Amino acid sequence: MEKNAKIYVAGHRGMVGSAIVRKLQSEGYNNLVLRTSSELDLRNQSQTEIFFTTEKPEYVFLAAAKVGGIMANNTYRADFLYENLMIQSNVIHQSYVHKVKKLLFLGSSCIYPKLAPQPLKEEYLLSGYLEETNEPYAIAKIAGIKLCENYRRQYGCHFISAMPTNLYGPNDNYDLEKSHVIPALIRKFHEAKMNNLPNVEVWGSGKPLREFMHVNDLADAIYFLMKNYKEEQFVNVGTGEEVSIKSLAEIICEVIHYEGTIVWNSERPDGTPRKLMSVEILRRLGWKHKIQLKEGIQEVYAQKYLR
Ligand code: GFB
Repeated sequence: MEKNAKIYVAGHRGMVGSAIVRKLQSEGYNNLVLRTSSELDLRNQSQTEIFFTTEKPEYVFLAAAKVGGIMANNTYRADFLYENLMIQSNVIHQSYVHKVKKLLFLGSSCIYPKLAPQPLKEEYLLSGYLEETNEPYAIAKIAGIKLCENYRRQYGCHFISAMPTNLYGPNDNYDLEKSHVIPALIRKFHEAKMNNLPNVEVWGSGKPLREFMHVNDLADAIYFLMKNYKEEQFVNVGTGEEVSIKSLAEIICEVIHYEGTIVWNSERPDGTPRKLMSVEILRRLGWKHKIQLKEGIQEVYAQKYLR
């Protein structure tokens, strides 16, 4: 990827897209093509076609998606399926039509079967039933992987896919019903501290295990893959380290210096019991994450609330 190559980052206002833009800019790329969703609705086939015909990007990072935490996935099930299918089909097809040199599609660790062996190896895709709360989102992301694979097989397109683990970082969503667990808990504990509340409600049992990665590490990994990876096989992007939701809540309490108690609400879903990525392929290629969980949470908390 030459420094003046025309690069389209789809979804540049989101947490992942904005991290990719920061990474590319820090590496000296100066010809980025960016559109907000109000300027270009990627769910719309003709708008996407006109954009690609006019701009003819050489490289595409497909980070545009409808995303959210466990409740948003479970509540807006049709939207998660429809919008993600439309966005990725339009962008991937137009990338084929307009001979994009390389495209990187971003999926999610929820593509794996709920009860797959852990750590989750890439080969476990489609070997069992999905987790019910995020099945529509997972089906859309699996379709995205298959689009990349099959445009490659049928037309020789140079499309690759990366499956990130659960992410957090700048520009995350802090809406308590729609967000993921890290921004939700940062906000809940911070507000409880500010208002001297004696306890904070945390969802589920605290037992599920999750792996978390700072989005700056993800951006670094996918920049690495865009430069170095050529294969059809999609690649997991994770830390290879997991933590229980209970321990996560304790870490966030500590970072924020909240001294009240945690009340577990079992009316809210736990979701999948465990979701740890195998990072063998990525390690073999020579990449490893740098940001440790507590340090990342400290940074995100400071940026959001202590400025
Ligand atoms: O982050 P989260 O919504 O993602 O939830 P998933 C992770 C765990 O944290 C679940 C618990 O066990 C939640 O019950 N949790 C505890 C909370 N308190 C809270 C809270 O206040 N808010 C939230 N959101 N969770 C999503 C998928 O699943 O992960 C998506 O639905 C996607 O498809 C994404 O893959 C990365 O890991 O459960």
